[in-house]
Parts: sequence; C-alpha cells; structure tokens
Amino acid sequence: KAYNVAVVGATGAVGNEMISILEQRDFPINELRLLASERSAGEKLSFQGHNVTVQQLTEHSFEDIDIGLFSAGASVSKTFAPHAVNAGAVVIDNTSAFRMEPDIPLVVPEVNPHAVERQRGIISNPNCSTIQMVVALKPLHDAARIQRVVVSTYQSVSGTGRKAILELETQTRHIFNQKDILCQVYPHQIAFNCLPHIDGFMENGHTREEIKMVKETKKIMEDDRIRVSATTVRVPVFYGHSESVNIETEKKLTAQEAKALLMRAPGVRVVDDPSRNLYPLAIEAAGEDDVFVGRIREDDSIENGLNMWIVADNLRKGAALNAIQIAELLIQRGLI
Ligand code: A2P
Ligand code: 11C
Repeated sequence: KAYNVAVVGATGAVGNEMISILEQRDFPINELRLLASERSAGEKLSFQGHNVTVQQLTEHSFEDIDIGLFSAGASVSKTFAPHAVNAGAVVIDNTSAFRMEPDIPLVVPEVNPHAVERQRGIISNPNCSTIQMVVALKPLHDAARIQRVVVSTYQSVSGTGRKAILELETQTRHIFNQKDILCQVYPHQIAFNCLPHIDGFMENGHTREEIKMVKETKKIMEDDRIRVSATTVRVPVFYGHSESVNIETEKKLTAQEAKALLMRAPGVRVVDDPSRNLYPLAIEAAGEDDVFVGRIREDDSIENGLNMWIVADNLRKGAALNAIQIAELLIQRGLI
C-alpha cells in the first residue's frame, strides 16, 4: 500500500529534511502534499525528480491524507492538527504542542515503540536534544537503572530553524569583513559565542528547553524516578547537537560494560578511541542517522557514575528521521 502524506512546514529546516528522508528511505508514497504559509505558496520543491508545488496550509488541506507530518511551530499544530485528525489522518507532530498530554504518545522507536499502539490520531515527536539522549540512555537504564542524569548541551543553530542558520552565516561573514552585525533571531551574537539560553525562560530560572529534557525523558523512558538536571546551550555550529551527559546508576556499570551495551544498541554508533583522537563530532554526525556516543568513562566522584559525549544530527534523528521512523512503525504494526 502507498500513503498520502502531508508535510506541514515543508519549506522549513525540518520540513526540507523530511522531504529528503522520505525520498532516501523510499517511503511508500502515493501523493506528497507540501504545505506552508501563504508566503511560500506556489514555490516548487523537488521530490523523486519531480517538482511539487507548495500549497498554503488551510483547514481543508488534509482531505484524503493518511499521514500528516507537522513541523511548523506549536501554534500551527494546535490549530491544524485537529483538522487533519478529523479528516482521517494520523498526525506525527514535531512540535511541543501535545508532548506532555497524558493520552498522547511521545515516541522514540528505539526506546518505547509499543507506545504507538495507544495513538488516537496524534503522536508527538520529542524534542531533538531529548531524542538523542534517550536513544543512548535506554540500554544503560535497562541494564543498571539510571537514577540521575546531569546533561549540558551544545546545540546547533539549525535547531532554531532556517533564519538562525542564516544569522550565524551572516554574522560570521560580517565579523570577518568588519561590518556591523545584527541580532534578529537570538538576543545576542551567536557567531564565536555560546548562549546558555534555548527557548524561553520560566519563572524558576530554567529554560523551556531544559524542562523539556527533564519531562520528556521520564515520559519516553516510562520511569518518573529518573531525575534529570539540564543546562541547554546554543553554540555556533550549523548542524548536529552535542551533549555532555553524566549518569548515576543503581547498579555499577563499568565503562567497558557500558560500551558493550551501547555497541549492541539499535540506532547507536560508538566512536570511542581516545588513543586515535576518535570521539563523536557534530560535523561527522551531520547527515547521518545514528546517535554517536563516545568519551565513555567512569565518573569516580560518585559510586556508580558514568560520563559520555552524545552527538546526533538534530534535523534527522532529532526531528525528521524520528518522525518518519514513527510512521514506518505505524505501517509495520498495521495501525494505518
Ligand atoms: P514559510 O516558509 O511559508 O514561512 P523553520 O523552522 O525553518 O523556520 O520553518 C518553519 C516552517 O513552518 C516553514 O515551512 C514555514 O513556512 C512554516 N510555517 C510557519 N508559520 C506557518 C503558518 N502560520 N502556516 C503554515 N506554515 C507555517
Ligand atoms: C532547538 N530543540 O535546538 C530545539 C528545537 O520543542 O521542538 C526544537 C524545539 C521543540 O532549538
């Protein structure tokens, strides 16, 4: 069977990646409908060697659609996902709109594939920095139960979207040419800088991105006992999020045992050979599907502690690829 698929936010950074991943994975598509705002209606994007015209998203965009892949911001999802569901589509939503709603599954196929069975029309795709972390933590949690995670992220500008990619590019060029720089997307210069600020600030001093990592991890791992402390930082990298992750486990895991578990884990690629300067790098993870893990070592400051460095392409495994893997899971399980 082939499916009618709508990509909402098709002209954005994630939407573009969705189109290329659908093509690369030879997803069974009958019709691909590309939707965006009025601004880009009429634009043409290439899919399987053909030009597909972008249409303006409206309430009526979902007639005959089987799968709606949404990545145009939370408010667009809140308004339009219900229309897609009413039209009979399953929505896989890449925004934060529904993630924490108890009856909406939040799915990473390597971690909690069974959760798709509970879907009633909408499935949420987690935040990029959470996805790559839980893919690596799941096998360690199963073996030794993770009690606490302390994570600091180094997130690329593509996580913010197309305009932020352009901002880093332009600021960098202007600095080299001794021209004035503009800060339009971020409140401060991102070129040659690090901003400990992703998404909005909350009253308790944390950012929303940090709280997403705390709450989504518990929901996806289906274990509220895991304590997570996160600091999320934007760095001047175009593609690929990196994370320094420290975990405390109930049972002792040696670095060797952790490495062996990670080498067998689905979706994980261990790159860890300090003697040859080998460790995961954002520039090498970009364009790849795996979550890369390295610098795996024991943390001797606590009894059962491990440190590691986790890197993935935030637009692929962190967003578009995970969403399409959820769609593939629905097909495999006969749910659409
Ligand atoms: P458009 O290109 O027409 O503005 P990014 O995250 O890279 O900034 O991309 C955001 C995506 O969401 C783009 O495809 C953008 O379309 C789309 N989008 C933003 N607002 C709306 C809206 N109100 N209706 C439909 N699509 C939207
Ligand atoms: C970033 N993680 O890197 C964000 C992007 O909740 O889906 C994704 C925001 C979200 O800026």
